[in-house]
Amino acid sequence: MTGPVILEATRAGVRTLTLNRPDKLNAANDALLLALTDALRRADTDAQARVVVITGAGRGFCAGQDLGDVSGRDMTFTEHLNHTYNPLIRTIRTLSKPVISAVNGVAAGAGASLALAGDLRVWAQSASLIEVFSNIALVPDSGSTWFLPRLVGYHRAFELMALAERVRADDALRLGLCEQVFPDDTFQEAVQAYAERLAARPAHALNLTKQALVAGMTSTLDEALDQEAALQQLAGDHWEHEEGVTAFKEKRTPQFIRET
Ligand code: LHQ
Repeated sequence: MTGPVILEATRAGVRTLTLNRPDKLNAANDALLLALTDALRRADTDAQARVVVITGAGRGFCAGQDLGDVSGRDMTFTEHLNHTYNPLIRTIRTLSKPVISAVNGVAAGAGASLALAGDLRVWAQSASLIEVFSNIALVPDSGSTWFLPRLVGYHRAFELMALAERVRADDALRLGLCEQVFPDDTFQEAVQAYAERLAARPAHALNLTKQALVAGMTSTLDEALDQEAALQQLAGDHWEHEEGVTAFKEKRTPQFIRET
């Protein structure tokens, strides 16, 4: 294998991070997981990146842990997860910018968790997801046990995990595992156009919205109402709000991208 395990490119405010081990369907080794987390953290503080896309090179999105790479095996399973996968999923969840999982092909095991962890999930028509862990007698990890039941309910999640059934794009859309399905042959362009739409939105307000939603996933209504009231103050005090209201009154499209 040659070349970087994560490819980075930025166009029109969209930072695309491509998992680059295509001959293994982008199965994850430690180098890939640490490089992806590092790239996400850099995107977080880079004004050129307003939206982050995670996708895969070749015909796979991510086949989960590379079962042929023993680099993690000098650690226990718990240590390995805490060293690699868990910081990655936490970084996505706490990133101040929207993260799109652009699932171009099969997403299996921890790759399925990565596919679910994006704030938005867009799939190619031929993409699929398999909670493959039970095939090798492991427990779903990297957030799958948190994301999947919230999307499909406990029972469907258990069935998908216990039987390791493959979910294809049309079913994924119906089940709420993705927001959009795009044709295979124009997938990259469609993802870029979708991400650019998001990049034109008010970045500060979307950051606060993400914080509110993430907190709301585990809070009571009372807590959510308090959280909304606090975050609304931050949004209302920001120039984006003034620009949105002014644009509305002037009957023009708001301009939420400013040089800093
Ligand atoms: C692979 C892999 C792979 C290496 C395809 N590794 N080479 C686990 C342990 C420890 C700590 C942390 O967390 C985890 C979490 C996990 O992710 S456990 C789950 C690990 N992943 C799997 O068990 C998936 C194994 N792969 C498959 O079941 C199939 O490859 C899928 C269903 C993903 C795709 O099937 P196909 O489309 O038929 O492709 P293929 O099987 O022919 O794979 C293509 C190549 O990629 C092949 O190599 P080769 O040299 O024969 O062309 C595979 O060996 C390789 N590959 N997944 N995880």
